[in-house]
Amino acid sequence: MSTAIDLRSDTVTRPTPAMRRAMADAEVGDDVFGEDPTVNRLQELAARLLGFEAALFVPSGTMGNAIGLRVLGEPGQEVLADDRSHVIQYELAGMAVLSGLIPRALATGDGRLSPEAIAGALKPKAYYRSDQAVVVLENTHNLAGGTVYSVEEMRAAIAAARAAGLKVHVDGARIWNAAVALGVEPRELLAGADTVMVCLSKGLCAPVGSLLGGSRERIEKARRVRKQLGGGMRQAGVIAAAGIVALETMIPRLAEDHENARLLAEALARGRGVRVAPVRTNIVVAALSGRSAPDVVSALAERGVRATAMDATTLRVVTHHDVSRDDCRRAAAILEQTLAA
Ligand code: TLP
Repeated sequence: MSTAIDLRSDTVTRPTPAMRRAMADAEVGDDVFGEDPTVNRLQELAARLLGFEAALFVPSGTMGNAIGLRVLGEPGQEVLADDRSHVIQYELAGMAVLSGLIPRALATGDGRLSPEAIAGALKPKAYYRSDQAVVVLENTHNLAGGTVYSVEEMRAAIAAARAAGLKVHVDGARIWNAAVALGVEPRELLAGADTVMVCLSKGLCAPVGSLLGGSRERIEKARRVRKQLGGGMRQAGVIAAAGIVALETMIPRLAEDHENARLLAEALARGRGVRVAPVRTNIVVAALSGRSAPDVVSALAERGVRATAMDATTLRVVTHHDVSRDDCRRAAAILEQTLAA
């Protein structure tokens, strides 16, 4: 059998030849002393693209979210987030363990917190109740199926949080996909937010790394927290170099991944008992009725397609740079056959 078509995640993408060259040639220094010129260049580039005063290079999206929440909240305070958000579902209760924060999970359906949802979750301040401190907006939203908040929706949610005296952290692991799908600049989606985490290592193909954007003061605090968590890296310019290539060259091509995802979504939607969330970006999430997602994942693997079971009845496929249009056509046929059975 030929190599499997790997649709488990866009995290499986490998660095491009241009990235490998940039990594080999990278000028480096000790970043714990702030002396790695390539890391500094990446951080400045990211801050500019995201519309923040400063940015900090961190090893992973999970660490970026953890640091963002730590700098915005105090132990004992609440973090409002959609109930299927990454910070609640996939970060091993990091906000509680590392920062003493308590998540307040809000059911939204499509992953987007509306101003009404935020207002509806507010509680009167009282000395005997935990304070509410931070709202997390995930754009695009992974588990809801790559759903996108528009610029207006981001503004409205941020304004609602601010009006209630809450801070806003954006989990923008795939903010690039949102920006491309909407035809806007990432910074337009982030105006008014306090911090943002963005990933280089997903659809943009860098091997490692994420960035946390924020005010200069918050990023200085974030640098201390990163060190405390063991995330201070030394000659990190070797990986930051790939991140620069990612930001400078890999964003526009995400549109191809979005088209390929639509192809897969159409095939999945033809399956029996399959409900597919509307697709805007590179993630397709399908709710299966009458069969188990892990069983479907095994059946697909036998036919050369790798997918993920997000839970007992939810199947996810993700398109990316390392699967071509042809791979996606083949995968679509296999998805359709497997789910028709
Ligand atoms: N998402 C991974 C898994 O953890 C589910 C994936 O395959 O999609 N925020 C969002 C919205 C994410 O989707 C992810 C990774 C992260 C944060 C964490 O990034 P990393 O994996 O770099 O820690």
